[in-house]
Amino acid sequence: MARLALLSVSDKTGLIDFARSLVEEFGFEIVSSGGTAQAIQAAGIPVTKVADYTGSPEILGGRVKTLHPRIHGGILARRDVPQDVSDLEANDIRPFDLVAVNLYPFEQTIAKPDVTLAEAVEQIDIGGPAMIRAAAKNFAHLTVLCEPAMYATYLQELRQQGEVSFEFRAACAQKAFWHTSNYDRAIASFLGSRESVGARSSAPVQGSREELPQQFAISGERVQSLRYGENPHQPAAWYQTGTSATGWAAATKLQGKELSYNNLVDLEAARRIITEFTDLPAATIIKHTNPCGTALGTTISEAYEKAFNADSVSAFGGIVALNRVIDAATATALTKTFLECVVAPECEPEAREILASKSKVRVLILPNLETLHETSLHTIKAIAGGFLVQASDDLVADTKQWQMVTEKQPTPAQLEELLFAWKVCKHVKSNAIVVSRDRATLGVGAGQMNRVGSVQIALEQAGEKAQGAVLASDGFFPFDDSVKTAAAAGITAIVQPGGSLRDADSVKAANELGIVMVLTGVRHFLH
Ligand code: 93A
Repeated sequence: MARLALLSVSDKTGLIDFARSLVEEFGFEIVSSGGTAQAIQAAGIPVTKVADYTGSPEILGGRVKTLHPRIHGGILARRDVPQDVSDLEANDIRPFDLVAVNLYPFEQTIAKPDVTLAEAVEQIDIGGPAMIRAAAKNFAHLTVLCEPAMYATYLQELRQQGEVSFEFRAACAQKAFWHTSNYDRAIASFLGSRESVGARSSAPVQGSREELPQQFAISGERVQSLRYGENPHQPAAWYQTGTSATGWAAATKLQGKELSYNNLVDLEAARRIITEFTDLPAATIIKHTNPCGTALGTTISEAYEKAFNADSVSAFGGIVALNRVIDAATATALTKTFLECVVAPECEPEAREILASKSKVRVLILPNLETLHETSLHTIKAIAGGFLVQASDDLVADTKQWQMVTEKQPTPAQLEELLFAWKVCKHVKSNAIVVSRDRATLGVGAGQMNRVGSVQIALEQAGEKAQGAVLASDGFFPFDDSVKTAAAAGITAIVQPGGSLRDADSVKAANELGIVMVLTGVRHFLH
């Protein structure tokens, strides 16, 4: 008897060619749900509708289409179990050889900005996962395909061997269970989120306590295995959480060596800084997740030159992110030092040629680099026995909320500079200090246990250039010593969160030393 295929797909990509090959090349008979059958029939390929096959019409507006013993009996029957075989005969059920199903597009639906809860619920596929899971369970006897990309490999198996190998069927079954589990995870996460009750989350309100869901599942598909992790003795791989390539998985590598674990960690740190700046060309150079130079310019090459000159020694081997198209001038500047990676929204053809002379440098294009916020909704950290989840620190600085607490008030230019330093400081490991002038960092103190130590490192790096510069601190000053150290080096204005019991001491010192101090009321620890 002819082989029997059950096709029921929402994403009809590749469907017609696949159905045609099944029928014309391999003599399959096809059974399909309403919309799928219609598409196949319209292409002139013979197909039987599920409703005709089962004798039960689709009901409840399509909620019950394939949930029928004639369908599920045909999927789950073991051909080597006499009881199953006689059950099939007694109920006039034919066993399926192939089940190709892809599910209602739930994730695409909830990604729409104005989706209602009812619309989302209607896109929860019930019959599809039931067929996929049943077929995956019975992989000893049939094949399950859960996405169009698998059609070609299936046909190839048939062409090469005349049948589908056990190994292939087992691999398809494993993929199918991951697929349905990811699908359910997306539904559960959605129902546990504020989106599901209609209140889309905006930037988190300072001090608000937003409940994270009772269960938090992370799973992902491997994008690629990495040569190793932070060190060569640590195996590592890169996973994407969505079902399609977004975020870094959507980046194109124009040239260069394979990406490493540390590259990706630093690229992400660079991306986070660059999203702070959209109005002007911006460049940042990252070393070990901290910026050794970040700058704005009137052109992207000027921004890069400024970021490079901020600390040209540390820039060696750095990771560079740019928020504008790489032009020839920038490309030439980029080739003057050894860099690990460069990422930008685009790269001009001439610039590509120039960069090609440094063939080992990884050059990545990520079209929406400077606005890519959606991949950073949460940060996750492993601890013994579990993991911690927090909303990402994507609070946008608002100078209207800042308090000017010294006798000397900031000039508009100083305020702009303080905002720049504050935005960079947010992305530096605590205790973080950033000294800047002319919208370029001059010195960065990162990851110090002692805040004064961090101030000293930043000022030492800035050297003479600290005269007239401003300073930002991610946390408050517990004593007035940091203010005194900064003033002695020539700093004219300081921005810090405030909130210390001894804030008054720091303000008094600033007044005595004739410098400006601004309190943000917000802190940006980064661990
Ligand atoms: O509404 S369902 O949960 N109930 C069902 O019985 C059912 N059977 C297939 N969803 C169901 N499907 C899904 O319909 C499939 O997973 C597939 O995504 C879609 C194909 O419908 P159509 O062939 O009508 O376009």
